[in-house]
Amino acid sequence: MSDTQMTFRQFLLKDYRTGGLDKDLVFLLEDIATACRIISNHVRDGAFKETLGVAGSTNIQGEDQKQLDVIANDEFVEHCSNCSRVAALVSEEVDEVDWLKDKPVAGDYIVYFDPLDGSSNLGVNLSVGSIFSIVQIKEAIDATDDSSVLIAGSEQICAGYSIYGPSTALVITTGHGVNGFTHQQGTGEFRLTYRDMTIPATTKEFAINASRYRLWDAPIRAYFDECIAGVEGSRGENSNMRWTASMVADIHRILVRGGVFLYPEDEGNRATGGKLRLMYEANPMGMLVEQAGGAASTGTQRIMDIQPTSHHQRVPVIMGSKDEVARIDAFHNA
Ligand code: AHM
Ligand code: MG
Repeated sequence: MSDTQMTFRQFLLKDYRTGGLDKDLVFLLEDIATACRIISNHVRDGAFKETLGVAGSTNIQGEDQKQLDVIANDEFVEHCSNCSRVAALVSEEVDEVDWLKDKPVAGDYIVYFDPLDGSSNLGVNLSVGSIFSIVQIKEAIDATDDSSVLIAGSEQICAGYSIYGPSTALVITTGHGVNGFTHQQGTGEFRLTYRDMTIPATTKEFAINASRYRLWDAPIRAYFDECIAGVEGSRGENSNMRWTASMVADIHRILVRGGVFLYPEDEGNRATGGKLRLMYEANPMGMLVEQAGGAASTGTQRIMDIQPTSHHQRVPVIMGSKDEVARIDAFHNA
């Protein structure tokens, strides 16, 4: 069997047999894959079931929840709860930490997830996705205190996302590179189609919501200005811009062909520390990008080194091709 025909289960079992993954993590990842398959079906059926609209509720971020945000969250909760070693769930859509164990012990998992990222794109039929991060605790923690889940991204043992686009794909890292699996309609299997994803160190492609230019700080403006100056500016070459407003789609593109993604802190979001959430957006995407040879920074600090202060904390995000992230960091340190 060639590697490109390998199913997700076969890929995980290969890792398990060589001692890379423990059995419970294999089961948990299979359950997450099942949740993603089901969410993908919900997204594709949304127009028929009339679930693309708002649910009439708001989440902790003060954002209107879409019906599919709630449905996707329920799928993640149900499937992650199958694993007896999952101590707690932290979801973008739920205010409090969902403790599944009363007395979490060393070796238990905490799963952080954004069940349906980019859901503002649902109504216009653009790609959306689910993002997840798994931490294995090293000692017993207090399940009566939500601050017990505030663990730095460098402690992640696994990170991944599923993208619901023209095809559904699942991309993961367990700390040994990044691999992606496309969902095959006929068999229902995820099969290895993106092997050892690698981000080139250099790029000419950047992704940022440029409508926020007037709100940006000087380093981001300086970087953007040199990009759009093209051959006439200090870079001496033209750049290309892409912005999907769906982090999963933008990061997937970067994992496939390189580029840099920016959602900086600016005048408009400074009060909350940025737009994107640390524990279930920036950390998992940061781990994937680093594992693919890229870099993930706030402009002044490696994202995965941040000690979280709240489980819905937001941070500035700059990630992608290594040299480009270093160039943007240099603007911040100038
Ligand atoms: P969400 O988790 O509420 O969907 O928000 C996250 C999304 C990202 O997917 C995307 O990069 C960004 O927010 C888009 O922001 P904007 O609408 O400012 O372009
Ligand atoms: Mg999100």
